This record gives sequence, C-alpha cells and structure tokens, in this order.
Amino acid sequence: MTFQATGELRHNWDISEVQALFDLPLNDLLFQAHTIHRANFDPNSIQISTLLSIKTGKCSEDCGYCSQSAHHNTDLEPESLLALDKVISAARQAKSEGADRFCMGAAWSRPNKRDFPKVLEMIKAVKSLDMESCVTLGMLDTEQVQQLKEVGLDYYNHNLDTSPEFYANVISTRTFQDRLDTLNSVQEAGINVCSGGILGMGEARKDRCSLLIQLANMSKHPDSVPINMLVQVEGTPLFGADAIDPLEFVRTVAVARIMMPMSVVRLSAGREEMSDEMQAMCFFAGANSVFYGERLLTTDNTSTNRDQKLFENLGINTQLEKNKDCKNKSSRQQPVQAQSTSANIV
Ligand code: SAM
Ligand code: DTB
Ligand code: SF4
Repeated sequence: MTFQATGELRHNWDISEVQALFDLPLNDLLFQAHTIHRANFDPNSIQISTLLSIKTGKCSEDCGYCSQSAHHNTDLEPESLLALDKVISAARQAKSEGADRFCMGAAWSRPNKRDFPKVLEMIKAVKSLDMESCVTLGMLDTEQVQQLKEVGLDYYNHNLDTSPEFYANVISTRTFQDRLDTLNSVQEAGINVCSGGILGMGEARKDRCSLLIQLANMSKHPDSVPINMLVQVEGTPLFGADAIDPLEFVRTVAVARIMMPMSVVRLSAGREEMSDEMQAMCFFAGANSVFYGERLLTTDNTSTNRDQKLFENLGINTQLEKNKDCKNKSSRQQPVQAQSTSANIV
C-alpha cells in the first residue's frame, strides 16, 4: 500500500495511515516530507535555541533515561536553583553566539512555591535581552500557567517522551495523562507548546507511530516538536539500550514533518552521536531547529565549532524566524500545500 500525504493540517490521524508512511520506500517518504517542508518553510534556514540547566539533579521522578533522577545512581553534581545573574550572563552569551531562544530546564516533578517566583524573574530577564524565552519545569497547576503567561513566557517545553502504551516501561512516578493535562492548560493559556519525545529507548515502530499520533491529534499541533535521540547516561536504567537505526530516526523526522506540516521540528538531544550525513538527511526530511551550544542540560552537545562547519557545508542559515523570504509565519492559519502534483504520486 502507498500513502499520499496532502500537506493539510489534520488532527485525525490513525495508526494504519502513519504505519503506511513509515512503510514507504525511503526515497518516496523523503520526497513527500521535503516537498511539504519546502512548501511551508525556507528549506535552508533553521532556528537555534540554547539550553541551560537552572536546577540540576535530585529529581523525585524516575524517568528511565534521565541523569537527574534521584532514583538512579549517576555521576552528577546536583545544584540548587541558579542565581539570576548567572542566568543572565548565560543568556547574553547565547545571544552573542546567535541563539534567538533561551531555554531553561529544571529537574523538578513540579515547581515549588519558593523557587517558582525566581523562575518568573529569569523569564523576564531573558525577554529584556530581546530573546525568546522557554522553560521546562515539569507539571504545572493552572495558577502557575497563568503566572507564566503574565510574564510573557514564549514557549513551554513538556515532552510526551514516548507512546502511551510504552510509557510505563520508562516512567512509573507519573502517568501519560499527567503530561497531557499540563500541555492542555499551557495551550489553553495561549503559551506556545514545545512537545516531542525520545527515540532509542527500546520502543517499537508502532510506539513511534503512536507518539506522533498523540502529538498531531492535539487540538492544535505543538508549535515546536523536539525529536531527541536518547543520550545514554551511565547509571540510568536505559544505559546500554539498543541504539536506534539512524535511518529509522530519519524516517520518524520525515513522518513528523508530514503529520505536523507547520510545526518547527527540532533535531534535539543526541546530535553528538550523529554523523553529519545523518543530520543532513534529518534537515532534508524536515527538521528545522537544533539546540546550539556546548552543553545540553547535563550532557555535552555537539560543539559549536562542528555545527558552524556543518551549517556552512550544507548552506544552512540560522535565521528561521527572521528570514523575510520564509513563507511560514507562526500567525498563519493555513499550511501551504505541496504545489507539485508529482510530489503526491508514489
Ligand atoms: N523535569 C522536567 C520534565 O521532565 O519535564 C524538565 C526537564 S527534563 C530533563 C526535559 C526533557 O529532556 C525530558 O522530558 C526528556 O524528553 C529530555 N531528556 C532528558 N534526559 C534525556 C536523555 N538522556 N536523552 C534524551 N532526552 C532526554
Ligand atoms: C528537549 O526535548 N530536549 C532537551 C530540552 N527539551 C529540555 C533536554 C535534553 C537533555 C539531554 C540530556 C541531558 O543533557 O541531561
Ligand atoms: Fe526529573 Fe525531568 Fe529528569 Fe524526569 S526528565 S527525572 S522529571 S528532570
């Protein structure tokens, strides 16, 4: 069976359609994904965000992939909430290196009353540098969501991580529904949602299909969709898991692009382990954002030096949001559909 994507915005994907996309010959899948990508975005521009861990380790959740869980015995130096001036200097540095969004991550199940107001100050400080702000703080109550909205938070990152069916294999201290509840209240408050998952945790292809269905069938697609490749950390339960086949990773990016044609898809953690060729295929398949900077949260990112060489080699610029020729604007309601009829013929 072949499957022809139309590039329209849909929220009613079913598993057989998504499996059919994965089953396409790779060239047909890439051609469809790239055609949709090119119709909605400048294909040679990506967005770059820089990450900072503002509170590290001793997290009460037991996520099987995470270096920061108090349930695992990892070689990690815990750190309480960073001081505001440290956050400001890291954000300034990120801006001087070209990042337009600064993402702050905290190892919390949910923010506590003492620290949350300090995070609000950090968001205000980042915004005053004329950068977009993003935070990832775990689960939120509605009052916290309102406060984030009031200080002008641009993006809230909250990953679904994996399929509902596989979820309990990875995390036992919260449910998939807990994640959906926070995402819904963030979206209802009008804050941009950043939500995706992790590949390479031992999940099957049907779990990757199911995760993408959860994301694409939300009433509004996440504005940003990070696709992480597991960074294996010694001492975590998932250390030693079988690595995902690089072409299966590329396929997942392509299917995400087709299912969420107007979302920015981020080639997220794990790039250090990827070849330049694999990253280039991901950009062709529809990835158009990366984390830029020497560190992710607690692990090394691919070096800025390597990234600069790679972007230059691929002819990629890092001005996605600012590129005047870019046809996609987040305010636009309708996707641009693939123009070429042959693009839909497989
Ligand atoms: N504690 C908050 C939460 O879990 O939502 C925010 C921080 S948490 C580190 C943010 C996300 O980082 C996780 O949801 C997961 O998707 C990703 N992540 C954490 N450890 C990772 C790893 N070893 N490899 C890839 N992604 C990882
Ligand atoms: C996301 O999807 N990936 C980022 C960010 N959102 C917060 C985190 C990646 C963490 C990688 C492992 C680490 O450095 O601890
Ligand atoms: Fe805690 Fe987030 Fe790590 Fe899970 S992913 S252990 S919630 S920091």
